[in-house]
Formats: sequence, C-alpha cells, structure tokens
Amino acid sequence: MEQNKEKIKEDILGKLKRHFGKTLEEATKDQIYKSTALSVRDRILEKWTDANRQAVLQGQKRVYYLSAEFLMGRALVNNMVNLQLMQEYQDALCDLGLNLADIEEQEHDAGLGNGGLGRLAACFLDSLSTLEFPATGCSIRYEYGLFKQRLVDGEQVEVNDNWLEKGNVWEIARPEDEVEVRFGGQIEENWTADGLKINHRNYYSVMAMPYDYPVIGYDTDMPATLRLWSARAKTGLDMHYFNRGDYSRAVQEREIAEIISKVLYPEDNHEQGRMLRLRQFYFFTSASIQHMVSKHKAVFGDLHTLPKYFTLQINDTHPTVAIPELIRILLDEEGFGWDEAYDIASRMFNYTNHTILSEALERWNVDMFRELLPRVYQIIKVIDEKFVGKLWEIYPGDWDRINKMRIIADNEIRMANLCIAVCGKVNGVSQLHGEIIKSQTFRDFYVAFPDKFLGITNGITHRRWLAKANQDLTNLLVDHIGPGFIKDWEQFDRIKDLLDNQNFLNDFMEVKHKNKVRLADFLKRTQNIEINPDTIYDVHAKRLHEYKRQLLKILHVIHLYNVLKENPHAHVAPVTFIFAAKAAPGYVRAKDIIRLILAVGEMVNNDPVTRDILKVVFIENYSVSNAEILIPAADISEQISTAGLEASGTGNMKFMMNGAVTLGTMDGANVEIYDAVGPDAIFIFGAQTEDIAKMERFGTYKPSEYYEQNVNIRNALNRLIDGSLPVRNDKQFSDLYHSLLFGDYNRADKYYLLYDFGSYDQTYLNCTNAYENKDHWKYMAAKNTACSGIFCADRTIQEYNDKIWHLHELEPTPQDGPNI
Ligand code: 26Q
Repeated sequence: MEQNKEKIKEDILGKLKRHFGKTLEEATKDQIYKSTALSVRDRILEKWTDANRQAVLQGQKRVYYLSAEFLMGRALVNNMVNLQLMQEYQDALCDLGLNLADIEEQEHDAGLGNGGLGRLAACFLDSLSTLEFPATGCSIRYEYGLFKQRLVDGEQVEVNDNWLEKGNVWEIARPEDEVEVRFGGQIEENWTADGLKINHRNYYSVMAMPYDYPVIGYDTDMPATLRLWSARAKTGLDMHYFNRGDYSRAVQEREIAEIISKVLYPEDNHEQGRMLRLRQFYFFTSASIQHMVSKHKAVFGDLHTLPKYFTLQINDTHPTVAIPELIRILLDEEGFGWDEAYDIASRMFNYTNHTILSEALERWNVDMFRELLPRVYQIIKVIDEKFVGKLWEIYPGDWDRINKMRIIADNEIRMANLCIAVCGKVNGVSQLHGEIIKSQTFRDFYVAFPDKFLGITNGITHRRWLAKANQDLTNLLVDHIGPGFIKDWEQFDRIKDLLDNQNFLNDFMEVKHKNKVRLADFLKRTQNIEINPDTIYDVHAKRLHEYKRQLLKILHVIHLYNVLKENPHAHVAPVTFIFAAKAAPGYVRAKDIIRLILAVGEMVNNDPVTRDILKVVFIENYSVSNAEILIPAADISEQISTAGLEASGTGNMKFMMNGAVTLGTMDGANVEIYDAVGPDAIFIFGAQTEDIAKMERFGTYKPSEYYEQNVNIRNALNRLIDGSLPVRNDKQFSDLYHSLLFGDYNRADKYYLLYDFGSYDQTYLNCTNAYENKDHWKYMAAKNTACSGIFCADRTIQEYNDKIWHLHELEPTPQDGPNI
C-alpha cells in the first residue's frame, strides 16, 4: 500500500511534467485533474490491451450493446474504486497537499443520455467488465450531451453541454478503424453472370471516426470498451468550389456531415421522427456493424461463423437499422444469398423494449426513410413481405391482425415490429413490464411467437451507486460482512443477519445523517439553499414526465400547506421535499410542472406558518454526479408513476440500496422491490395496473367527481388558479388545472392523479408517522439495503447471459481458430 502510494505520487508528478511541462506548484486544477486521471488510465490500459487480445485468441464470444445513449457520468473516482486504489490515491493526493473531492469536480459528466435507458447501458458495461464478459458498447460521440438545466426566474432554462471543451482524457481515437457511411442516392440493380449486383449511385459519404473509452469493472482483467463514433466530412474543404471562390459551398458539405454527431436529442420516452435523428442512428449502427464484420473477416476469413462469436443487443428500437444493415453487407458486399444472410441476422440480434407509452414507439415515414437509406429500405421491404407470408400461415385470412403486425403499413416503418420479426429474443425490463408486453403492447406477436418473449428485471451497478457514492455505508458494511459483496451480489443477504443488531442499526442511521449533511452542504455551496438535516428528506428525482406524476407530489405538498394554514398547530411531520428533474425543452406541460414546483416552493418556504415545517427545494441540473450525492441522503424514495406505465425504473433501486424507504405504486420494478423487502418496509398506495386498465377500457374515470367529493383535492387544486401562487410574466397555472379537470381532447387527468390522491395522502401519513418511530425506521431503512442484492446489475447481466447471449461457452476449434 505504501509502495502503491509512492508510485502514484511519482506518476502524477510525472504526468504533470511530461504532459503539461508544469510542477505541482505551477499547475492549474484542470492539469492536476488530468494528470491524476492519466495515471489512473495507464493502470487500466495495461489490462485492456491484453484482455482484448486474449478474448480473440481464446475465441470468446463478444456482446455488442448497441445504444443511442450511454449516460456514463464521471469516471475518475469510479475507476479508482474499481481498481481498488481509492485509499492509496487519497493518501497520495493528501501527501501532495491535494484533495480528491476538489479534483473530482474538475471532470465534466459524460452526459450522453437522457435518463433510465442510457444510465442502464452504462451500468451494464460495469457489470459486463466485472463478470469478465467480452463486451463493446456502441454509440455516438455527441459533441454536446444532454443540456444543462438552469433555473432562472422560476423556470427551466437550457444551456448547452459542451463536455469536450477541455478535452477528454479517457478517450482514445482510433483513426485506423475509421469507416465510411453512405446516405441518399439511388439504387441500380444489374443482373450479371454472377447474379444480381447492386450499384448505389450519387450517395453522399460521411466518415465515422471511433473513439474508444475503457470501462473497468471491479477486480477484473477484462475492461469493456465503449466505442463512440464521431462524424467527419470525407474530404476537408471541397477545393473544387473553393477555387471558384464559392467559399460557403466549400464548407457546406463538411458542416452537413459533422452535424450528425453534434448533439443528443433531449426527448425521453417520446418520438418525433426527425430525419437527423435517423441519420444519427444509421450512422453509428452502420459503422459498428461494418467494423464487426471487417474485424471478423480479417481474423477468421469467413463470415458464416459470425453468430458464434458475436451477439448484438438492441437497446430499445433506436439502433434497429443495424439489422437490415448487416443483411445489406452480407448480400451486397459479401455475396451471401437472402436466406443465409437473414438467418445470420436473426441468430445475432436481440431486442430490449424499455417503454410502454405508445408515443415512444418509433415509426418512420416511408418516403423520408427511402430517400435517406434507399438500399436499407429495399431490404426492410423484403423482410416485411416475407414476414407477412409467415403471418399468413399463422393467421390465415386475418388481414386486420396481419396489418397491425407487419413492418411497413400506413406509409410508416414500425421499428418495434421489425425487431420482433427478426430478433431471437425480445425482453421487457421488469416482471410486470414483461407481462405487459406479452398481454398488451405486443400481444399478437406473443401469441404467434411465445418463445421469443421474456422479462429481465433491470439492475444498477452497486459499485457506482453504493461503493462510490456512499463510501461511509460501504465501510460500515465491509466492517460487518467483509468486502466480498462488492464482487458477489449474493453476499448482500448477509446484511439481513444484522437487522436486530442495534449497534449496526445506529451506525447505519449515523451514516444516513452524515449523508444528509453532505447534501445540505452541497446545496448551500451550489445553489445557496439551506435545508435542515434533521427533517425527513422526501425525494422525487427522475426525468420530468406526466406519467411519473411530479404533479401529484406537488399537489400533495399544497395540501399539507393547506392543513397547516387552516390549523398552524396541526401535527405535520417536518419534511424537506426534494425534487430533481429535467424536462424536454419542447415539452410545455413538463416545464409548467417545474414552474409550479418552484412557485409552491416560494409560497411554502416563505410563509412563517409553514417554513419551519415544510421546505420545497429543486436541485438544479439533475445528473449522474449530483445523483451520487442526493441518493445516499434520501429517507423517502418517491416512486409514484401511474400503475402500468413505468417499465421498470432504476432510481427506485438506487434509493433502496442506500437505505431509503419506497413510497410508491405497484408499478415497474417497485413490484420486485415489494417482494424483496416485504410489506413491512415499503409504503404502497394507489390503483393497480388492472384497475387502471378497467377504467381505460370502459371510460369510467371522471376526475371531476373526485374534485367535487374530496375537499382536500379541491382546495389544493384551487390554489393553481386563485392567485395564491407567485407568478412571473403573468404566466398562470390554469393549463395544469384545466388538464386535470377537463383535459386535452376530452381526456381529463390522463394519469389518474385525482384517483390516487386520497390513497397517496393516507399512505404518506403512515410513512411519516413511521419515521417518527425511530427504532422502527432504522430497521426499515437497513432492511431496504439488506434486501437490495437482487437489484445489482451483475444479477441482471448474468440473466441476459443465461437466457440470451450465452457468452463464455465456446472453445475454439482448430478449423475456425483465429488468425492473429
Ligand atoms: C426515440 C426516438 C426519437 C426521440 C426520442 C426517442 C427516445 C429517447 C429516449 C425514446 C425513449 C427514450 C428513453 C426511454 C427510457 O429511458 N425508458 C426507461 O428505461 C429504463 C431502463 O430500462 C426504465 O427503467 C424506465 O422505466 C423507462 O422509462
């Protein structure tokens, strides 16, 4: 350890000198961060190079995880934790008069994702590496990640996220692996002596340049690779135009190409069918598939064995064009016949669905698609025709059903249908969601192909979300059950034996308090907000979406305010309500809800009657790095989506693991949390999926009846329009009021807020009352951590492997052995 420390000091000082020509005294904070990070990176690279070579040599199968988003967050401290060098680095930096927490803040979050789906992809890479499964994540090197959120004059303002501004020490450019991606043009079919030849004319090319980013798991020799593709023009300036003095035309082509990897679209769970987005998806999937094919060909000389060595996971439908792209390459460039090419694709691809909302199911206009990707369109058309033939055998004469199931219809291409038609397995992301896709979303497909469908419950990497984010709790656990659980999730169960150990429970709550103080300090420092660590921290943190019901939560806060205004001596538990959420910039209703939360905060926090009891705060710019501070500090985890709409949720798991008690509906993975933790350590309320389904089917739900019959609801809602709330620029909250009682297109309260309000109120009271019984609460909190083992992403990845990928099962055979 002492030796390690000295070596680390030497490495950091060496990096400063050789990379920046600086001594420690002269160096800037950024240079110190970079030197520290480079010294960590060296320790990873040694393993990385070896591991990739070994994997090929041993003929190991590799998973390609294709995803438009990887929400990685910061890497520095996480990598130290995973290399088990945290203490050594801390000591080394201390000797140099430096503080790791300060250095950490120099790193910009890699915010290449919107929320759950992107963060899940990031957690999976950590587990894939830890379990030593060869894995490559494929995505786009967006120049701008998800926008940064500022709160200005009571509303959200978006600021661009120029995360690469100061460079990125973790990435390594691989110019030798650059490939060309072709768009537009026309397709000519020529019959020759060798059969049909496809000639693609008048296309325009964009170069795809890969940047690799090593992902080191815990105690592993097999770092995973995140490969991010960046778009570049094929040529620099077009000298043809330049020489004629047409300067703007000369740079135009270049700009058109490079816009592809410029920015991440900020819509979560919502589809808008924009051409640029399709270009992004084809860009990174084509590049990834081309790379896979050419590498395999170089090593093995034969592409028939592809399915033996690669499996491809499609993270929601965004990367679906990878399927026809692989078929295209095999047909047009490698001379395969249709049946052979199709068979290879169907043995390689699998699809994960992440969303129940119909507005998030991806569809593309046929004309737009054909113009952008003419050859890929032809291939999808053949897949569709053959699929219709297959469906006709299963459902003879049932054209209605076949039309619903086919890939191309109503002048649209339905990407989910394409995935289900071709992929070997289709999975949902929790038990409930797995059932919902079978019985509702993809019901006809399930009846026709029952073996394709399964549910695999999501997970989170407890290395980042516990060992890194909550080091004090981790140390406490290590003291009692040893460090084995960091690699072996099943050892979480040992914590259960401690639930009657009062010393442990007291220490557990002491750690929680420390984390609450840490959050209070953070808020004071970053937003100049003061919160009281001796109140309950009740946290609702996730993307802003109507189905996640931030509006229900804030209406309930208004209700508690009303209770105190009516009777200042009423017994209301002291609570800090903490919200954190980004709204898609074009989602007006979501932005209105943020405005409402901020306005309610102003009202409640400034009113002498309530300000010592209730406090409403909004954490600006919810991100991976501030989630790491927020989550360990929570007492109550709000998971209150309308039943049947949250596919899984993963924040719910992070809170639980850090000892927060869930207050939630029976939705998504809350169902599994309930099963794991038991009814005595969770607070469940509200309509269940079937109740909602019934009301939807019969159209029986009338929110206005709840308004009329429930005075609490009425009084809370009326505050939106009676002038109680501070408004700016004359913007009111009548739209929100209206949406609940009268609705858009006659659908009032689509997300059943008023239906669930009474039940929420009762359960909230039970929950805050339970908090007042300290002995009981510490048991509940610790029980949540103790029962959270199954939500480790290692369990999830093991399940993907057992049921879908089957990696680690191959021995190289002499005939198809690698040639390196
Ligand atoms: C697609 C096309 C065009 C524009 C936007 C999109 C788009 C972008 C992001 C569609 C969906 C998303 C994100 C979906 C998502 O994050 N789903 C979440 O996935 C988590 C991981 O499985 C689950 O835990 C959440 O329940 C689910 O909402």
